[in-house]
Amino acid sequence: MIQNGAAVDPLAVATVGLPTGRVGTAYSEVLSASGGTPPYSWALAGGALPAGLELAADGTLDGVPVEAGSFAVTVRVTDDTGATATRGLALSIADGSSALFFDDFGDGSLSPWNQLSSGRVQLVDDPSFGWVLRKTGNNDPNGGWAPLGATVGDFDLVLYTRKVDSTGGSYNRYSLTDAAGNGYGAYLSYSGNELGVERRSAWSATLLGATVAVPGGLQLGQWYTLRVWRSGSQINGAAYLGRVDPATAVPIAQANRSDASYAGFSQVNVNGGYAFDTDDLRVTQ
Ligand SMILES: [Ca+2]
Repeated sequence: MIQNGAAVDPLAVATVGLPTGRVGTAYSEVLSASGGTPPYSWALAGGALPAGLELAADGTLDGVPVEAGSFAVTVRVTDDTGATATRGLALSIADGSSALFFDDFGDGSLSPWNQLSSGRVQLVDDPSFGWVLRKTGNNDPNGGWAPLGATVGDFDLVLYTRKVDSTGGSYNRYSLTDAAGNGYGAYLSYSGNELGVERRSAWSATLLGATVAVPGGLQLGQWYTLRVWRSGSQINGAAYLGRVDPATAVPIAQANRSDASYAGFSQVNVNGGYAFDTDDLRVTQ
């Protein structure tokens, strides 16, 4: 309808590109439209999405992709008057195994993980997330470790973490070190509701700078994404709500620190308190 000479702009798909996803990592993108008469309804009009992803009628494209490759799809938006518009979009999904180290624990085997000092880590089959690595006892630095298969300087560690219950120490803690326990890591503290970035020297941890508060606090049973990355003498940590991709998510806490004590790391460690879970742990260079 034309009122006072003002015409409605024609309906169009406003989204012109999609961010790259990764196998095994949660993906979420909301398509947008312009013109026409809202509300809009979305559907796939051609092509096939990578397995694991779905397009909802509200335009949310999300899920956890389970196959890599380049995918060409056509999306269609329909407005309240029944008008439609389409656009072809390309979506690339990178292979999760291209990481230096990746474990979703999906094979149900603890290998290549080992008990660190007096442990204890074990696999637990979760009805929603499949096999996860659970630390069930003994406080920091005890836990588990796995070899990276290489010695790295700069690194990017991303994982999902959740505290299961209030038993044991209240720190979900992770690090990259050499075999003697020298390196860097970060933690989420459920007692302090904060993120910390730390240096480890022969396994003993020293907080770098101040902790950063997590607004609203940390909740038992809630998954968080934790990222720890080193670039030269910069050691950084960031936390995100939910199982998300740090490439597209907004952190709920972030700490950027400086330390040049160590520069070579050959193993990834699950340290801290208990009981807490780890899933989809990835190290890239
Ligand atoms: Ca899993």
